[in-house]
Amino acid sequence: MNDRIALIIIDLQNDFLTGGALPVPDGDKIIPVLNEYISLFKNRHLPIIATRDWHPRITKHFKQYGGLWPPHCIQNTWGAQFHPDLHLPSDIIIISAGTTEDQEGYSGFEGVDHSGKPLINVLKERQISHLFIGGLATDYCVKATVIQAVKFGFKVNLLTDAIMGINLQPSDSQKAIDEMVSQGANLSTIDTITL
Ligand code: VGL
Repeated sequence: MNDRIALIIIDLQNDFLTGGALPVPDGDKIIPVLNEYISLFKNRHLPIIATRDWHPRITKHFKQYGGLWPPHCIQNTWGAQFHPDLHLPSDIIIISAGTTEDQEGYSGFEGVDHSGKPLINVLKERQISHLFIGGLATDYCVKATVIQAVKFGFKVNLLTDAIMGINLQPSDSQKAIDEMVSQGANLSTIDTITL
């Protein structure tokens, strides 16, 4: 009751979608659903936050430097831009994560806004206590952000029709969802969401 809520969209960037450097299989399918959530929140004048991976060219996150991944979402490149089909509002709050050589930046809570303010402070300042979270990828950044949000004490609804996983192992996404639920996340879809 009386929770202040916000929508968080995780990493809907060109590199994670068709034509990008690290495309999430079927990732494009969630864009229209995310646009529905954006309309819902926008119509109610509720805050919308978009996180983005925002890596330097050299980072321990990339395979070449000891990490897991091909280079992606490099600062100020096309691949790091939000997908053009996503209808982000003009007052979108952008959170950039993984911005230094030694940061993986899986969780949005490792990220900061344009003034350098950490996500947790952005949320606290607005007295937000309940987060609705969707985006990419279920088994990495979505999972890390949801679990950290729950640990910080936020009520969290995972938007199961607006997430997609990388699935290095075929069951990774399901395992991630199970883990988020076991940590305390609730599940919603566009048909069941109540704001
Ligand atoms: C992500 C793999 C590598 C994500 C980021 O956004 O989930 N996945 N970097």
